[in-house]
Amino acid sequence: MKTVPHALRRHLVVAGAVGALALGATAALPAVDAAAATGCAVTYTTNDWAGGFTASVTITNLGDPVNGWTLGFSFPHSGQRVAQGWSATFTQTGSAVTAQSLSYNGSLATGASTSLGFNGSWTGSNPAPTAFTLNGTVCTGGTTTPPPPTTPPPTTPPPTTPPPGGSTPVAINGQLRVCGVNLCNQYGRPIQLRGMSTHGLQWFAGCHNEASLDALSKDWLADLLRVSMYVQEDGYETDPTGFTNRVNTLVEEATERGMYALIDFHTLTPGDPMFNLARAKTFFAAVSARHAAKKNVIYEITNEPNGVSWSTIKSYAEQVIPVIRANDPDAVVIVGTRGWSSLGVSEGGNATEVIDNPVNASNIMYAFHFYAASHKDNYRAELERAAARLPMFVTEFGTVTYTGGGGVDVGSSTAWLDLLDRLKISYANWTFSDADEGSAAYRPGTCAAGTYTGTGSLTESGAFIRNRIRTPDNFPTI
Ligand code: IDC
Repeated sequence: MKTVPHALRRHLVVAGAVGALALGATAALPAVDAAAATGCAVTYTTNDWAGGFTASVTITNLGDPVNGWTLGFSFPHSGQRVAQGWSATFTQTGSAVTAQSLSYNGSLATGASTSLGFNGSWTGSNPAPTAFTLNGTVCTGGTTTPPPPTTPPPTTPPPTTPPPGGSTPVAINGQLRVCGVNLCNQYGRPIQLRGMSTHGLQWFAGCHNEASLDALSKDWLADLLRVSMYVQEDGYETDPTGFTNRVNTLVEEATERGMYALIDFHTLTPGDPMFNLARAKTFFAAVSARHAAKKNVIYEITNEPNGVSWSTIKSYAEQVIPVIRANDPDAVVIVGTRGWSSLGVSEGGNATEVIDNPVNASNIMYAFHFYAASHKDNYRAELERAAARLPMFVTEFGTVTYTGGGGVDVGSSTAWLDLLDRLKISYANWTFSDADEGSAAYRPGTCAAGTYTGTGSLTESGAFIRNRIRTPDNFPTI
């Protein structure tokens, strides 16, 4: 009997091991992807006799839950063959073997194990394979010894219990940073933040108060508040000090509740961010100085550039980012993209211009916005393609049309949020307000009446989004 643990390292997923996770996929996947966390451990044990053997294999999923798996390995010797397998569909080409899950055992929760095996034949010798992959990711994690035959496989997921200091999103995740194409927490593990965007502060101040923010954090269980400060349309340019103070107040309110705060410099019309470059430098110098010591502040330096080239946006970013870094060197900064933060798609382009010519700064992400009733499969495809190469953050989206009005497109909104969940892309929904438009979460009059909890005041969009945001977070703490 031979026993081969894979491998001896006990650490879990690190940036380089955060590979793609294609559900039920068989294809080899790129080494860098905006995928869920992946990782695996495998034990491989054989009983040998002259010319034949039985192999017992246990897979432990150390990443996010999977629905469908493919185990891959290679026999070291050409004389080794799989004859008959169980608990998986085995295929052998040359010395390469794949074992694909069956309908009943394809779902593997985080920390869960499953067993499979086969009878095989060998000539010469019968060494164990030295490397295994699960859905394309090399299995590098795991235990140093295989479980004894009578011990059931471990089924306990990694702890998600809060560390000392509380159970809020910020208490658990701490200072965030970009790792590979993901947003990672203080443990270096990819996470997804889910939350809401305010409407324009100049119009809906009455919707952003103690009661509404309590509801957002304790009833909606949101991780994130996007503070949307318009620059034009009666916004910042009319009263820089006043609007800076309003932003600061809302950042403090988010902080008190353990939520992340995304400071949105909401440029929209005109679409050239350079029009507001001087204002941006003044504003970001002020807010980054004020919040430098906090762990929960993310800066979105331009909302939706439009009618302007990527090289102009990049130049703007490379002038504003150093202003923030001078005060707050470790904060994540998000850069808008061409065509109303569509990665250029809404202006006939695509993400290649960014992939080929990224902003010259570290610890940054790129914004992608969509409105589900207007933007569908081709936008989803481009985001998924881009997210394999670029750290993406959906800083704004609506369930309705790009006008902010109309009915909820439930099918498209569901497809979008399923995609974002799968890729662990963080998001903020437009809007946490009672504006008289389909994208608003609350019905008109709610903010004056002051009832924000439960579902009684919600619009169709608000009810849909609250349901999605309220599901438990899966923040790794090891
Ligand atoms: C919309 C508001 C609407 C307002 C309009 C102009 O919902 O009440 O009159 O802006 O300020 C965006 C923008 C966001 C838009 C939203 C919906 O970032 O400011 O809000 N949208 O049109 N991009 C795509 C859609």
